Amino acid sequence: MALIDARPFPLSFEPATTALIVIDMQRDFIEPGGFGAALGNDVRPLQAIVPTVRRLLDGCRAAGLAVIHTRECHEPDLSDCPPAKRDRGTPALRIGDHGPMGRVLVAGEPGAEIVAELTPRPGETVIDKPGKGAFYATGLAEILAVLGARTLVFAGVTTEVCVQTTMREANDRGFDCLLAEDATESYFPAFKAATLEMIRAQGAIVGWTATTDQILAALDA
Ligand code: C5J
Repeated sequence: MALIDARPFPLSFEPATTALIVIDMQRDFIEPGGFGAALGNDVRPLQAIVPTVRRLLDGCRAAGLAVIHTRECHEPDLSDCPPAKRDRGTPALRIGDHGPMGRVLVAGEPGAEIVAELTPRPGETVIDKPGKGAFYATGLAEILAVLGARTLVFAGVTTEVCVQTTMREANDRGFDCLLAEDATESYFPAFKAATLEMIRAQGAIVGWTATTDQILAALDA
């Protein structure tokens, strides 16, 4: 067993039964001209974590952990996009509209791709998901069962939306969940801070948090 110096208390884990899940590090959320920007957000804080996510990814790859990437996107006919999701608010671009990176949040379009620095490697799993949580309407539960995973390390964006939703889904399914504090980001700093607090409150009620350095140190040990 290995031990991560995590909060609110150390997390013991077995690397062989641990997977890294990188949530939605897609151009549509991270680059100007995508969905995140169309919703009025400054994407620069999300761009800033890309090197840290890469460091975590490479460390987990080197340690032999299973790696899973997710992408929030929809079928080209939007049959898996509830009108309540597409029609909400007044974004500059709606899901399915044509933007500078192709159709917004549509599978196969440039904007739905993972940013170049974090491109999945052969053998890594990529899950396209229509919702915020990566377990909803996907094969993630079955994939994790085949892997024999018990502990999940999370990175990606955005902290309080798709990352937190997926962590909560995973926690309810019996996984030990750890969020890499500096490898996740929100468009809203206060939301990120609150999410980290609420995850580890009440004796890790949703899970643990630790820095990328702390996670990599445990994998190296
Ligand atoms: C959002 C996500 N924020 N990946 N998606 O709409 O968090």
